Amino acid sequence: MAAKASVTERAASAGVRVPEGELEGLRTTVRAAVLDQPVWDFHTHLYPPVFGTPLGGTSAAADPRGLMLWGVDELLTYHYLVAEVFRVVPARRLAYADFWRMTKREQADHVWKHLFVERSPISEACRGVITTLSRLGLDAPERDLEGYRRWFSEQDPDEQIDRVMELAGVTRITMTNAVFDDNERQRWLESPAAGSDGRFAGVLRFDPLVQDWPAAAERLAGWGYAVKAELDDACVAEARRFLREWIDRVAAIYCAVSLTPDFCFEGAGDRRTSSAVLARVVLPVLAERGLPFAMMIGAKRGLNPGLGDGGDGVGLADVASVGRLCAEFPQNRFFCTMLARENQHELCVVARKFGNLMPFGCWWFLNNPSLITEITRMRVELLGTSFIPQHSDARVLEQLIYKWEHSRELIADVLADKYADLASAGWRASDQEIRRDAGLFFQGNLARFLAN
Ligand code: FIX
Ligand code: ZN
Repeated sequence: MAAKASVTERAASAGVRVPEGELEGLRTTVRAAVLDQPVWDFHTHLYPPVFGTPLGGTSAAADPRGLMLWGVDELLTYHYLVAEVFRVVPARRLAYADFWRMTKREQADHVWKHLFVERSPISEACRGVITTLSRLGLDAPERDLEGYRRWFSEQDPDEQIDRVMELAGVTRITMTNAVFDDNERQRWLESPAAGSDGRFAGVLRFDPLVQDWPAAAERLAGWGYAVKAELDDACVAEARRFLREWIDRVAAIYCAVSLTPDFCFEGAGDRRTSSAVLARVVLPVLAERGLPFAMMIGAKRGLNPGLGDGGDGVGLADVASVGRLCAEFPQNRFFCTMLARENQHELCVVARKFGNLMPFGCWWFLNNPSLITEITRMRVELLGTSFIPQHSDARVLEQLIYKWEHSRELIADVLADKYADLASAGWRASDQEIRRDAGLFFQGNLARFLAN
């Protein structure tokens, strides 16, 4: 009888050398699965036409304070590009106030001139505009801004939503419904049908409630809730009533806050007001309703107010606080994304400890090819298939096209490597298994985490 192969010999034979042609075929399969996979966009600032649109269109009159942003002038005045154009034409040459006094069209002309015509649009936000125009069939190399404007003016905003979702492979758009924003809140109160567009899912967003309770309490009192700065039992009950009523009005699939880098939760004895609001108001209502809580941590608001939304910065945040919330509230489920690159590894490790924590997205200043690749590779290595790799954070409808095209390419490249490594280890995932996993990354993990 042949001598039993030694462990070493068996190990050598197990480290199968997959033929290069087979690996290439596997990579092609993985890339196709990711590029073709419909996605439920976890977090955007998009709205259906019922919320009004400043551009109007063939079926809607222009509403200057409308919330549905679309079209090339909105693409060019995205706050990422406003920040970038002030690097080329700094405030000492063009005062912020003078820029903001321009019309939207004049602002877009200024951005187009300085970031696209006089310099190559190679930043991620600039490249995104080019990808978007190209996928819409607008000949970007012609550099015909007036011609792009004409095309958009001939579109119907409602049809444009369908067109863009089709091009981006987005099956559902999750909104950010900021109840403390007067413009948005009024639109909900005046039009109960606001949440009836099936393409959009509602999310109740209430940063001030957690970040600045005394000011939030004053607002709630003005809206008819018997609350005051001191969080006694009666006040807690009324604050919970406020949350329940707005969760229902918005048909929220989860609730969300953005938290500054100094956010901290130290556990049961924590005397901070923000911790009391979370522990006594927010998390009990979400547990009762079976809704997850999304925390977006690390934005330094108003670093340079002159830039408007573009003036926010980033700061290192306390990831341990996220872990303490997951430990202290096991009956709650938490989505979490952090803005600092340096917080990403610790967030993965905390997610390995708590199954009620779902990391998501490469947020904002992380939504760039180099960092999406780095973060996604780390997450697959530490979390396997159990996270949500990306959200668009789109503020302008057509951004869905570039944000998802760019991210899909990068996520596909990472996963192609990972399945090739797995095959070399001796496990060749089937085409169907690869498509199943892609479905988890782009919608299954979200749907399952929302369900329980
Ligand atoms: O807090 C948030 O939802 C952030 O995404 C926004 O405040 C930010 O301006 C943004 O759109 C980043 O992409
Ligand atoms: Zn956002």
